[in-house]
Amino acid sequence: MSKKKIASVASILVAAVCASSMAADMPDQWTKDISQTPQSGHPDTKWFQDAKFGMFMHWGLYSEAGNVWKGKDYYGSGEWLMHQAKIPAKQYAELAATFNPVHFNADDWATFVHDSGAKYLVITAKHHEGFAMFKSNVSDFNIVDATPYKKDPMALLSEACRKHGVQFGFYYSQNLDWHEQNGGGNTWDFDPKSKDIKKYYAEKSIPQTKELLSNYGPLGIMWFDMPGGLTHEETLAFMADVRKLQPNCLISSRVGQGLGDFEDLGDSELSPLPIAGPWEALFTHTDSWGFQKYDQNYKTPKEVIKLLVSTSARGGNFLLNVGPDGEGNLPEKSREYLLDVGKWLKENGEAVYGTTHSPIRDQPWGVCTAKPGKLFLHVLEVPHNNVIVVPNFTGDVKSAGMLHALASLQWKMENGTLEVTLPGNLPASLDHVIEVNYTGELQDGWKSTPAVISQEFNSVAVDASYADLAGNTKIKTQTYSQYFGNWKHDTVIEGQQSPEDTATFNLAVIEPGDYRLILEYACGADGKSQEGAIDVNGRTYTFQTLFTGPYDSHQPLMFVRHTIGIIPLSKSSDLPLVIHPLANSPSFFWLRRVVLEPVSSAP
Ligand code: FHN
Repeated sequence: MSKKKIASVASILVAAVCASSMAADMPDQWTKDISQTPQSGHPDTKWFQDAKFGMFMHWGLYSEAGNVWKGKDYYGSGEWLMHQAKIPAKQYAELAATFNPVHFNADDWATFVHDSGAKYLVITAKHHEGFAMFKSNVSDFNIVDATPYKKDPMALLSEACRKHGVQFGFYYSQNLDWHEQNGGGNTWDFDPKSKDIKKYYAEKSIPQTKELLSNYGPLGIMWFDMPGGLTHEETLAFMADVRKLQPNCLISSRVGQGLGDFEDLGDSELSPLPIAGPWEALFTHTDSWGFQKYDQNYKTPKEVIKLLVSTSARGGNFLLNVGPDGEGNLPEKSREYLLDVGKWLKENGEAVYGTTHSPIRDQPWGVCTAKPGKLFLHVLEVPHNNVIVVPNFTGDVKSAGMLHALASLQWKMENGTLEVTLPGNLPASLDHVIEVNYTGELQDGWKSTPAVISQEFNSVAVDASYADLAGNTKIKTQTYSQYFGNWKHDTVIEGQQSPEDTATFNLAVIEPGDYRLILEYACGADGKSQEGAIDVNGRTYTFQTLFTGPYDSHQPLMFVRHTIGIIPLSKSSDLPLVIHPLANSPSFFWLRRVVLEPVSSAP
């Protein structure tokens, strides 16, 4: 099988209305090793890469509003309320008069971050609203001078985090500032043509950044965001200023100009494949970065752990955002759920912290993380027969057992496939971890290992990123939003216009039998009602594409689960399933995944 290389997804930030993250098409390379990014790359990112799990907090005047303005609820990205409602800067600033987070307790917050298992905290010192959550001598639009609270929570929190062994970092919006005439982004109060962004940097952005770098002790991270207004050279100079004041502080890639010490993917985006070098996937715990009074859409502990270990499996850090409210309360459900995550990490952290990307691709049962001579199998879905199949295992197994358990598990190696049998009496867990100790080398099999299809799961999904592409067939990340700024990303196959434009999924069918074949795709007007074909097992199955709707990055992209039919699959170590248009067609669909569900003939 040809080994296709598909890049990681680099995020390109758009300093524009939608506050989106536009994911680039995947360039034709396997992984982007950002540690080789020119003129960038801090020499010491080990603590960051070992940390694996960080917490983000968006906390500002927007938290006081909770995405409600004059009795009207706004939806999506609560911290963008001022922009969504086009609130005049003077009116918005009146929020400061009632902003009094009397329930804020630095030690409680630092303890919460620590006990959640996160190793670092990044909190908004100033977001696009322009309000400083710290004592600033540069602008009196800050929490000490402009609110009844009159204290500096960042001073208290940075100290508490260090006391609890949590690395502390600031988020700073260095370009967008809707409070200032010369800041980026406010086109409803200020004429864009009259803006002098360089003056803004000189008078506010850079001086405030220096206040943060000078007054809050050693910082782990400066997390810049929505870059703009600086040239490559000016950005390098900006970074040099940071290095001078905080030589160990790491700078996010959203400093701009392709620079930074670690790569941040787009909002709520996870690369389908591993990425080399230090990088972060960042997600919200609810639907928004900033607190929203009505928002109860929390990710469960299991969902958080799945995102965390899936990111670790790809070699990255998982940064999860919590949005405190205007009174300084952490949302109760965030506290409850993330402390559950912390309990799991207390038991299983060895299989996350300090791990590297796994050479074994995602499997129907879960994902893998790695340490030298160790492979950790994160079983997120237990197969019906309790047998964990690990294809393309090229090492020499010495032992396999539940993490920290003394007894070993039954295992066997056959034709390069490792099978480990779980005990029947597994206690409930958010993620069962098996530790496999081995000698020798594991080959990186993310694109060279067939997708395992098994009757031991109710459903097996094979993502588009695993297909081999031919002809005009391309792969890309389609970015769209539900609520404003609530971004979603799907890796899809597109560009197919003729029968030669094929997407080939290579399947390792463990148990032969009948499977229901489902295609998950989105389809626009110019691709609808096109005939398609699926060639597998010596037969061709045809179908007609179903229209799901237009693509608009500011609307949900609708996908259909189109059942093609029940097909027999024979046992095979490498069975090609080929999808292509049946005839020449102007367009086809955006295929997200192929799903195979075992069909039992038993009554
Ligand atoms: O516009 C911001 C947004 O409010 C939020 O801070 C996110 C977090 O990654 N960054 C920008 C959008 O990507």
